[in-house]
Amino acid sequence: MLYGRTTLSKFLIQQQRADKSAGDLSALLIDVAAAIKGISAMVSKGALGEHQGTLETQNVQGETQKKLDVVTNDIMLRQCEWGGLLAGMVSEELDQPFVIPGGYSRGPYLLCFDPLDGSSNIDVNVAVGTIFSVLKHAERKPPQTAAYLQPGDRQVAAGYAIYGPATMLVISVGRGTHGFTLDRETGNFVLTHPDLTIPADTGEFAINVSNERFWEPPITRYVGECKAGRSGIRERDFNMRWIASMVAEVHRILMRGGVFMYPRDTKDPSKPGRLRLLYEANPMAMLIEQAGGCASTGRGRICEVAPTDIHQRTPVVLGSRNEVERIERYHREYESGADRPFVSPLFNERSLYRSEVT
Ligand code: AFP
Repeated sequence: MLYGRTTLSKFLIQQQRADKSAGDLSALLIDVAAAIKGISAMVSKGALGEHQGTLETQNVQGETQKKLDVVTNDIMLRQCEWGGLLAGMVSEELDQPFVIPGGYSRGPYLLCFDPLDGSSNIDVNVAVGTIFSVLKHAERKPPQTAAYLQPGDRQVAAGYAIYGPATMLVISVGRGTHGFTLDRETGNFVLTHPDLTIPADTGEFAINVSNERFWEPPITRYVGECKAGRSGIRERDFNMRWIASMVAEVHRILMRGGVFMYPRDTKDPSKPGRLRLLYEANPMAMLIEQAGGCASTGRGRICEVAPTDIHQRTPVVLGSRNEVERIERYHREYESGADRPFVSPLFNERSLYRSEVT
């Protein structure tokens, strides 16, 4: 593939040579890319656009909707509903799955998406994004809700757009993770980051530390060791980032490594995490794993979680392999009690006492 000249369409045609059945999937990804171009144009208008600010409505998550949440959702639906490629859609902004209107034929795929991730950043001009996941729907009849409840390992494609200084599209169809940059002069997505690979080690972690008092001990242990830096057990200094836009965090990790955590916490016991499984965690997990990283709930692979609800949430720990595996080990040691020598000051005193006695 020629760096800087291969367009998304050319790339998908080349990918199709490896998988003859992927024709319709390529056409669907072209439709999604077209919607993303529309969203990019709208988002980049900023305060000059007519969609700034919030609405009086709330979405199914109980979150106040930004005007752009609703408008970008409509762009995704309108662009993708008519092509005869989809059997249905799930969106963060819709309570129930979207049924393909009667006038359009249905296709073999299901599209799950968050049309505007990080929307709390939109009014302060910080990078936001769109996240999407593609599943198969082999049956001819319209999909019931259960058709969407497939584990992340069943995704046939995943991707995100990041609306930053440049608009980029990062996708995987199961053969690596690849980045495309939007050339606004030609309207083409151009392959600029083929075969993204995440370094196994990192010195950069991302977590919202304001939730520290709600964390489980394994996360407290890991973050405490990062903060202790070279004077602590890790014997190296770490840097911290928190953009409050998952797309931007994941993009940074794909570009230079790192670990992102939005763990299960006790802030709202009714929620096992903040991030949604079907259209945030699963697609990001596929992209990260395809780039050689790990994507975990802290206790197991995200892509093995069996969904029970289209809007369910999950804990997320993803990024550089060696750091995610360390955090998973800390969860196992917590469950087994083997972490006590590392986390309980009282236990340390007792163990210190015991060494004086024995
Ligand atoms: P919004 O889309 O409501 O801004 O939420 C963004 C997000 O789902 C994810 O993109 C961020 O990583 C995370 O929430 C930020 O959560 P906090 O605001 O609790 O830090």
